[in-house]
Parts: sequence; structure tokens; C-alpha cells
Amino acid sequence: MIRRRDLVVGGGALMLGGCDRVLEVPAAKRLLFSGENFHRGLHRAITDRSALAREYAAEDLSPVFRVNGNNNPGTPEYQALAANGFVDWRLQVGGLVDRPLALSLAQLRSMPLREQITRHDCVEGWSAIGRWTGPMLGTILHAASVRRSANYVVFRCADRYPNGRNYYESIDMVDAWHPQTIVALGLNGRLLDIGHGAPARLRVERQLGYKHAKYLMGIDAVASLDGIGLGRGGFWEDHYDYDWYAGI
Ligand SMILES: Nc1nc2c(c(=O)[nH]1)N[C@H]1C(S)=C(S)[C@@H](COP(=O)(O)O)O[C@H]1N2
Ligand SMILES: [Mo]
Repeated sequence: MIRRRDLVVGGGALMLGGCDRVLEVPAAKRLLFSGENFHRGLHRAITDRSALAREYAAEDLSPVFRVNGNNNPGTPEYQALAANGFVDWRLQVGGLVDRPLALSLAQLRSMPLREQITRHDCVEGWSAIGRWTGPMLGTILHAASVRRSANYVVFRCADRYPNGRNYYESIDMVDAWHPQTIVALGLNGRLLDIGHGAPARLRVERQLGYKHAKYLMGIDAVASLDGIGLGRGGFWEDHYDYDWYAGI
């Protein structure tokens, strides 16, 4: 469900106005693995990459949403941006686009925003349900006039790991245009905190946690993943043999 939400800034926190509307799980998804529909459901699960991830109700929200992986990029550049409430931060959108963009937080917040309550699944064996808010990646790609030659979108992050490598991730255009793939600015009605990836992080709801790049600095549309990092499409993929496609 896509709708425009007003984000009200108060006391440094981003709060969502209006009622807490419960999102409906489409009946087709509920039936996916039930009884006689099992085989059809399995077939759909394997072939239908555009299907929606399950969305939950407000009462399903996890009381605590764990912070995992890096919890603060900690670089002087990032510290300076954070100290100033990220007003000087820009999301660079480039690569195979006709109109490269440098989007401020205010510009991102003025786009149509999507809100979704979804479950995050980490390979380390924990899950959490949270309410994420932000513009669809598709809206941003459209604003930048992404070219047809783009096959992947690469996400560059502010944080490094002890091996000196920056975190990065990538997805294909099926996930890039998926309606639940958003550049999240808020979690549970507040602006993202630093632990969860301030000021913006990817949500790609049909995939596992490590695909959801935090601390976004840039988004690049590319034809191939060759020559980016070690060429396997992400930090964990390059260094720890994780699968590039981590569908759930
Ligand atoms: N930039 C960046 N993004 C990242 C990570 C990270 O270390 N750095 N960790 C990933 C992993 S493994 C998970 S499970 C989630 C954790 O998100 P959370 O801290 O909001 O729970 O972020 C993912 N995105
Ligand atoms: Mo994870």
C-alpha cells in the first residue's frame, strides 16, 4: 500500500501523523503453503519474485529491534554529519542514470513515503518485526531516469569492517522496482537512530538481513557487478562466501 504520510518533526524525532492503520495480508499470500495449495504455493514462491513479503499488524511489533553488524560507522566524516543532524548528508544517485542526483534528507522525506511492518531475518538466527518508512527505491530511480542498460543497483555505505573494506550491497532490477524495496528513513515512527543505519538504509523485504545496507551514502545503477569490491556483489559475498541472492 502506497500513500503519502506526513512526517512531523518534533524533539529531533520523526513521528508519523494520522492513525495506525493495520496493513492487510493479501489472501493469496495467506494460502501460500496451506494444504492442497502447497505445490502451487511452492511454485509461486520459487518463480514469483514480485510477490510481496508478509506485512504485519502494529501489535506484532517487536518490543526491541536488535542492532546488528556495525552499529556506528565512527569515521570523522560520518561523525560530522551526525553531529549536524545529517543536514549536510546527501544520497548520491549515479551510474547508469540520465540525471545524477544528490538528495538531501528533506528531499527524500518530501517524496511519497511507504510504510511497512515486516519481519527482518538475520542469518545469525534472530528476527524482529519493525515498522519501516521511506520512499520506494523505484521512485528515486525514476527521478534519476535510470537507463535500461542498468541490471543492478549497488549501495555504498559509510562504514568499514576491520579488514578495511567498506560495507556495500547490490540487488537486481526485480528487487529494485519491488514496491517494498524502500530507502528507509524511519523505524517505528522515529527517524533511524545510528545503530539502525541513520540517516538512510535499504529495506529489501524478500531477502535476508545482510542485504539491507545501512548508512547509505550512494546508490549506483550498473550493468555488471564486475570491478565493484571483489565482484560478488556485497561485503559478505566477497569475503565470507555468502550468497548474493538471499531470498526468503
Ligand atoms: N552498512 C551496513 N549495513 C548492514 C550491516 C553492517 O554491518 N553495515 N549489517 C547487516 C546485517 S548482517 C543485518 S542483520 C542488518 C542489521 O540491521 P539492524 O542493525 O537495523 O538490526 O543490517 C545489515 N546491513
Ligand atoms: Mo544479519
